[in-house]
Amino acid sequence: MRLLILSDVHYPYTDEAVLLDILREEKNADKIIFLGDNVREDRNGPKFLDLIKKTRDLKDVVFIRGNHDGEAIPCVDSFELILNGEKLTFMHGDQFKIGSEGSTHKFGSILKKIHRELPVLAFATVARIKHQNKSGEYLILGHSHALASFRRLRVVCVGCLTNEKSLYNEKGYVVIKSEGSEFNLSLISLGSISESPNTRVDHITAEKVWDSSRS
Ligand SMILES: [Mn+2]
Repeated sequence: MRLLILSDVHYPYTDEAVLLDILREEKNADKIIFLGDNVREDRNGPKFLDLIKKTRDLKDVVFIRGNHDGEAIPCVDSFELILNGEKLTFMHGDQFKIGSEGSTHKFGSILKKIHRELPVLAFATVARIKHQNKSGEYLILGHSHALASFRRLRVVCVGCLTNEKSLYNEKGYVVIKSEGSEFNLSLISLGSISESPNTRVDHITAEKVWDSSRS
């Protein structure tokens, strides 16, 4: 089983060529999960679906609802999966009410000046606490636009594919592979848009971050 997880595409404010490259590169993925904020404006929904259909049958694709998603794409609020005995929950993450808007954005900017990972750590921690009854689960989240994993919290933040600026602009995606009795999870960084505006998939750096046998 191989899962490809993409988040915060904000279509059409994305690089379509990069999105298509990722989908083609990951053609062996059994399932693709779009982790919310898939489309920025509802009227762009049909065009976004047409783009995905160029590379994949939609029956292999799960769309999760983000705070920007309207009704144009059939979305679910969350998606759960048992992989090698471990439960993985996929959500956008805006439900946890800590994020990148209004006063929390200003607070996030202050935290980021202290250490660039603090806002996303705060986001992951609040998500973990609010999801405490299910503390054994892995939480795979979008919304923060940061690409980060917190092994002890069992929280992964999937990055973004949008060109719209936010507190974080970490372009990337996540691949989860189950092999034998274990699964491992890779964060694949496409670089920060401010640093490399024309990054393409052939420049990716992959990092194997988690292996369920070691957690
Ligand atoms: Mn977003």
